[in-house]
Amino acid sequence: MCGIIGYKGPKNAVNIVLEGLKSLEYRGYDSWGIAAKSNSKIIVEKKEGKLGNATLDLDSNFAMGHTRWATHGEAVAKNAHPHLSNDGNIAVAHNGIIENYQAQREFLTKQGFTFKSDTDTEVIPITIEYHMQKGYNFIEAAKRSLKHLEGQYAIVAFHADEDSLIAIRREAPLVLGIGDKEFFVASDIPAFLKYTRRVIFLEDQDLAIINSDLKIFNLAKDIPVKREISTIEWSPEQAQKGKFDHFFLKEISEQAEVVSRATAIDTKQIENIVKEIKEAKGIYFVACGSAAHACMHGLYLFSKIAKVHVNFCIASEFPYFQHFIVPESLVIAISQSGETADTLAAIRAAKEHGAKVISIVNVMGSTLVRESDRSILQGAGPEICVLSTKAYTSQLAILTLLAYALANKFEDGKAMIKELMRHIYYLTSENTRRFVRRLAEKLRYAPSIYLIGRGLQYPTALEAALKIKEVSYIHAEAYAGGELKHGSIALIEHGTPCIVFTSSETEKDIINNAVELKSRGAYIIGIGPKNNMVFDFYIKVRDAGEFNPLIQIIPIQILAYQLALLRGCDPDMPRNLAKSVTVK
Ligand code: F1P
Repeated sequence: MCGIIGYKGPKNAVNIVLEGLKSLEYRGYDSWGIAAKSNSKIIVEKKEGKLGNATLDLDSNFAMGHTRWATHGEAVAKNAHPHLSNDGNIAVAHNGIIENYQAQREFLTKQGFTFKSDTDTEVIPITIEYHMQKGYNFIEAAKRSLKHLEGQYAIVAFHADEDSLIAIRREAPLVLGIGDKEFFVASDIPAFLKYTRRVIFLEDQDLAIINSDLKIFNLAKDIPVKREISTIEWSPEQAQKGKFDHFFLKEISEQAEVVSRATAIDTKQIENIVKEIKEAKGIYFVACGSAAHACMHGLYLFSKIAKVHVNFCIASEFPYFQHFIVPESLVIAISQSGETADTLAAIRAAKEHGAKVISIVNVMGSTLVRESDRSILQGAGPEICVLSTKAYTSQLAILTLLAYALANKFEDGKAMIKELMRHIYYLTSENTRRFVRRLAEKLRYAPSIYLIGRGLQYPTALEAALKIKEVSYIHAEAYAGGELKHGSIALIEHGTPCIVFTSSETEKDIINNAVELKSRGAYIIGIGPKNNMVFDFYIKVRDAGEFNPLIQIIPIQILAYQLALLRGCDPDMPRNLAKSVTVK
């Protein structure tokens, strides 16, 4: 949550930072700001709302920027970052939470310092200023300050009179970009991908000091350290919209290739993971949001295809369930970003019991990858839209393949996914989009939409409801078909839209549920292989058996996109959300 970027080099730093912020806006977009250094002065511009144009027109080669998802203090300009010290000489942009900020603020107030914002962040530059007043230089003062600041955070800071830009990573993502005589530091790679693919993933408690060269100091070990430079495979185009109006649509359209890329997972790696799953005593999936829905599919798939029992727990609830974890347990964590705070907390809790952790992650070098015993990298490319689409289907493809590998049928699984490619292309095509738009026009004013499924279609219904509500703000709720009669059917009125996912396996029972809904006046939308007279609107998606989750969600992703457009909502940046939820 929150995106930060810093730049030091020969180019126009304000332009680079503004451009970088555009690629980081998915991390938070309720306010933004830039600080740049010019003639030993720090100039700041901050604004409420989504990123706009800066009026700052400085030829500076030293700047930082921030795009905010508010935690402490309302989303207004005074709370936007960067924040300055009282003397205006130290600027700080911060992602995360300073947990002891209240005590720190009280202490600093007693020392005569004043605060302009309601944020936890402002204590950072002022604490550094306090230490500088005691006679320490900027870097030493920053080191001392960090000892007093508790919590998880990533920070970029500079001083008006010093030539160093510093960056600190403490349990929040921060990556360095190494260019030609220039350095970038950002919450995520797309922020500088246009300029360099050479990166250093900072480790926890690393303090990077960027001058004409780069030095890294680990605060926990109190020693200088060397960190490896990695070259990342993403191309700059992958992080841009290209011919599409929105990342949401672009990423929906990339799903055929992304799913196909999942079949390229290294066989040896899969064999190792299969061995660990077979040896484990108790397997637990943990994740949040769409990744959690992928896990729920995993339960059905592992049971059905591999006859392996797996447990699932939403990551934020896992710490309350952790007590039965033993060293022989295996936790499989799934996360697009690899930075979701709740998912990280869950695996850390599991590791404290000595359990092994395997992760399925899209972002290379992310914290989850580094803290797992083994990881499968999804290779889905950067996912920029706040809503997960291609990363979700890629997770489904990998989980299905894992289940096939557990049943000694890995190659069969791969072949079946390849066979689906054409259908995925068709489902994401302009034709399907035009057809689904007709449905969106019917549903655009609906106060609520209900979605039902059974078996593998139940997690699909949950994910579909999430897609609709988070981007169109229409209330959407999913039920397992059999649960309707246990209460929720009371909500159905004349014209209530109900989306029914079918498959040959569940057809008989789910159609009965659809008929029960229709008898109470519901407007029934069927998605599945066979039309039925109970459907008022029907979208054909072929029957792919265990691979149904990969394709049945696509018409709903498109429906959610169309609903957002028709209702005037921003498809890429829905209100109140952020892509990478790095706070608990
Ligand atoms: C989990 C997640 C996403 C969702 C949104 C908020 O993220 O719930 O599924 O689309 O962006 O975060 P991750 O752990 O998969 O990165």
